[in-house]
Amino acid sequence: MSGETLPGTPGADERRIVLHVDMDCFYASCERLRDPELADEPLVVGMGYDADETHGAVATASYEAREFGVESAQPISTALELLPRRDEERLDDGDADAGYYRPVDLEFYEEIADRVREVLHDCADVVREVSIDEAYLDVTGRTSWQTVDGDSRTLAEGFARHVRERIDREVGVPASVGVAPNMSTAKVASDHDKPDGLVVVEPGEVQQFLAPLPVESVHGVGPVTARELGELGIETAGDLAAADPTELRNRFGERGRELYDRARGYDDREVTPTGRPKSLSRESAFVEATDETDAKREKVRALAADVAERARRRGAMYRTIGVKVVTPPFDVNTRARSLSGPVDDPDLVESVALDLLAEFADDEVRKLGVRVSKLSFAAEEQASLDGWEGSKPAQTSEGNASRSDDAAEVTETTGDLRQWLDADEHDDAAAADSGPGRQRNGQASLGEFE
Ligand code: DCP
Ligand code: MG
Repeated sequence: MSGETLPGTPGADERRIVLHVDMDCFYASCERLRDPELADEPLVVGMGYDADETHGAVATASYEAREFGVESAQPISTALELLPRRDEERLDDGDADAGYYRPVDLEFYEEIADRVREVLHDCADVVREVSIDEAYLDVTGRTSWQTVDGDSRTLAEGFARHVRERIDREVGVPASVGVAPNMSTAKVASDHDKPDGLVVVEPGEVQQFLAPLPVESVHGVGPVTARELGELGIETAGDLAAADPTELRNRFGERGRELYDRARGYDDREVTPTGRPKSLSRESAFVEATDETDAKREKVRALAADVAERARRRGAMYRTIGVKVVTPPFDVNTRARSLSGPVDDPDLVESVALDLLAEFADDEVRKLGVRVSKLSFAAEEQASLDGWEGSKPAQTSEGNASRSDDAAEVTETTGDLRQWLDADEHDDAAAADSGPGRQRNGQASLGEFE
């Protein structure tokens, strides 16, 4: 097969096996997980949408709803014209041309995404998470491009099927998987046969797989670039692969060359692991603000248990434990306590969090959060820990606390919501794969929390 590679193609390592996993209509699949009645139904999940209202935008639509022309980023009002809202009070099933509408519940989707990530990390040594529902896996060391005697399918295909089935069995949401010798082709492959797709592009087949696809399929070509390429008579990936690279570079700069390479199936980027999280947190709102001590303590206990459990699953120890208390109207208070050394101790997370909450015993509270930070990982040496926090000192409220480590306990007081949110980012500058503006658009970020 490798004979099909054009002479002169740069020598990327064709033995690599890269999987790209992208969940199908992810938010809608999560909604279906907790409400099986939504299975196989047209379902729209709206950002900024409230039940029975018409405002907001479509975050995603189930494939059944897409049949009606509903798509991501559309105003809900437009979606409602294409697919009226079903009257869920009605007992009969008579509303064939109507759909279900649900508001975004990012916290729940993050939980599901977390469980998917666990499966992925179990299936590969290197996982690069690029958005809430998308990741690259390098599985070169776990399988091979060989075929089984008497069968044309590769072992890599069987491995990818196993990954997809594990996600379905262990989490209950559908994924599409692309398999290829490089990242950009794997990405195109996962998108090629959605939903529930499994597309394998073997080394040597890359160019013939890509060539007939519309140029928008090339990873990195958006609608604007596609239009400009169209003006040059470049309609397909094959056209792009056959274009003059110098002309492309003159027109599009360095990016032109990159797109040219991708269209030819040449992409030697390594799958690099996503940075470690800098902190782990969870927050939860009350339906109505409350000043009841028991309700507040109970929520903090649940959040503390959840956060400690997640840290344990990730093999993370923490040196700072914090709470966030949002009081009406929208005042954000954060308190944190630094310990003299790293711990993995769920009981301590609970007791410190409850202790920090005590200051707000008399206050009405809308929302509570618990966070552990200044993480260290089992495999990491103590020496690297300091460099870790030190690399971005201004970013977290613990940037200050870390300078006070000699003290056994330091209670931090900050009132800036952004500090809390920023602190939940991964230590990772390059999560650029999910497209321009996506993480700013109110989408879930790659980090552990919204
Ligand atoms: N999302 C969003 N706003 C957008 C696009 C996406 O809020 N404009 C959210 C909802 C999606 C999730 O991000 O469920 C993942 O994005 P994808 O682009 O992967 O879309 P889906 O997973 O929904 O559908 P597909 O099956 O096409 O992957
Ligand atoms: Mg998806």
